[in-house]
Amino acid sequence: HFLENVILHEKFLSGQYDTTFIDKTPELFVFPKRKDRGTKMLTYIAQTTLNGGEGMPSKDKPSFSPLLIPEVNHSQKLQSGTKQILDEKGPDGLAKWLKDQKEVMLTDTTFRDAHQSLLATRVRTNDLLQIAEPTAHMLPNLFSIEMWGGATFDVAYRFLKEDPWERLLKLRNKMPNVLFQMLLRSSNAVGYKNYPDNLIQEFVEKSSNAGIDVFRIFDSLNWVDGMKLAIESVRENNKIAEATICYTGDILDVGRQKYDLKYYKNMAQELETSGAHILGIKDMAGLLKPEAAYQLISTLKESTDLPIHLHTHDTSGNGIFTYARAIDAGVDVVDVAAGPMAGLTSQPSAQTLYHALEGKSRQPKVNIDAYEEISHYWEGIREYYQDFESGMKAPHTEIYFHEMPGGQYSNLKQQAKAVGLESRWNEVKTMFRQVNDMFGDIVKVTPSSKVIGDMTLFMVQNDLTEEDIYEKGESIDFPDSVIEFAQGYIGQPYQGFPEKLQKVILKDKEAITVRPGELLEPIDFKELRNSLFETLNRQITSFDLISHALYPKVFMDYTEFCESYGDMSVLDTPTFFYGMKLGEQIEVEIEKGKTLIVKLVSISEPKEDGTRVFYFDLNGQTREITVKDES
Ligand code: PYR
Repeated sequence: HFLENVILHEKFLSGQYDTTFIDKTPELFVFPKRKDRGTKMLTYIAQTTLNGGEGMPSKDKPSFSPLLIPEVNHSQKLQSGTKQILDEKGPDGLAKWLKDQKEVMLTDTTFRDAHQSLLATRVRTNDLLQIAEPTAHMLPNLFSIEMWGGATFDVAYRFLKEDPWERLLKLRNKMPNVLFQMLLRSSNAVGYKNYPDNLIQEFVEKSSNAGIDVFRIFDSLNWVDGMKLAIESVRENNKIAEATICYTGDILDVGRQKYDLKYYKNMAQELETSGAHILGIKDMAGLLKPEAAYQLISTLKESTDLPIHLHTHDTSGNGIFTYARAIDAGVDVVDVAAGPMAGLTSQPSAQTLYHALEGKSRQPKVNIDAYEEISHYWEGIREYYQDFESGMKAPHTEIYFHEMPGGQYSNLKQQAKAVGLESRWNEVKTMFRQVNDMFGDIVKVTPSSKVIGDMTLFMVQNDLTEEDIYEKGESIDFPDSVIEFAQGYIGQPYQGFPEKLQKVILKDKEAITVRPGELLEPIDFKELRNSLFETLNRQITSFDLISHALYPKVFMDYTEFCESYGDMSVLDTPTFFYGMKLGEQIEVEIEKGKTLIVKLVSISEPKEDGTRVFYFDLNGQTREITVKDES
């Protein structure tokens, strides 16, 4: 634990330590209490077996085929990649190198957006780690691997009961050759509201130290003023600022002029002036049609010197066609996922794109056989998460009408179901578009998309029409997110708020026009460290501090879980979600070289107080665990 304390210490990670580091850093000698880890783990397994896993009803554990993990030839030296180019040449050099590549390059999103969009962000670190080394060895020519950010941060704590920083550190260790990329929501960081400036700066610094190289920075209203702090912070840490435009609307629709080519060109130039190393185009809903992609990329290539990185979702089924046209127009990098984790609301498939570009001079340089082999692994992994699938089975072209982002579609559908609107889903989709128009046609991506989603459900649920809002607005209590939006707390929309609607929502509340971060008190990290140290009685890392500052309750719930059950990221995924079958035996490596062998021998009938006793065999000894049946 001493070693763990040392390597996780902020000074060690930032390289700012000298020979007095150990003597002058007393918290290195505070070790976590290790209570009986076996009993804690068995309690979790018994609970999950009887009452279901996190966000999952109790059900029989399905049978899964063994995972196919490609073998790594350790006698072969790991091929160096874009990470080494960044280390050698710096971010400007890397950007120049990228622009000089003839072939289009690929970012693999399988470790982040693919599962955020298909499987409610549920893929666990354990499953990512097993394929990390093979990926580094077999796909060293990728531009980057997107493996962090967006929703992965809070979902890790909330539902997977694991530490997202640990995920980053462990993956970095196994994949030292390819750039690591994350999605950063500017002043919303990896959350859903605005945070103080010093928290954003701290977050960027510590994420850089822990292994992130490329920060894809966007603002949910394309408000460049809201992005500058994040861009500057990334530059200060000598990392790559991929300043990003969220694509919305349809530049081919001449009747809809708010977001036209000129709008995108102006924003791109503003981002270039603000310090972008790469220009990102984030087509979060998959609205960019093939010919629009050609026109957009051609125009941006002419109007800036930046390399361009395009991200789309394949919801409509047009993703490959869109990429092919963007590649014709000279786009430098595109986002793809491994075949079994691609398509529909996720990114287009890497292999499909590779084959689609056969015979073209810009076909990406990747080992297609390696991609297929790695895909066998992901095919097995996707089975593990079948209960989190959205149910979308075919390309969905209605996206061009309602414009919901890839990650929001299934989420909003679930929310609609939860409030009894499942049978009125078509109405919800129509209302989503109508609400967008009422709000002045805004960019819709986390968190602005949530505002439209909340207002949509609110209106359908209460049978309100647009006229009702203006006529009866005085007496309507709008959802919190809608009020905050009208107050300017998530930023300023392009061409301003629709005044009449803003007034109805605000009533006597004031709206701001400055950056919300300017008005927020900085976080006192020193005080926070002291108070957390007192509560948790262990070394508080800078990572803990940031996580607590971003998500106080989520972080404290997570630490409480760890107190009760220990580190359950060590369990295999089927056991984590479903517990164990009667008679089943599993092996759990709780730390390097220390393996527990667990067998579930029998379960008693329920007693009068509703409890059952689970009889386990743990490394040859019988253990009894009593759990309450909550069904
Ligand atoms: C996110 O912010 O999570 C998106 O993927 C847009």
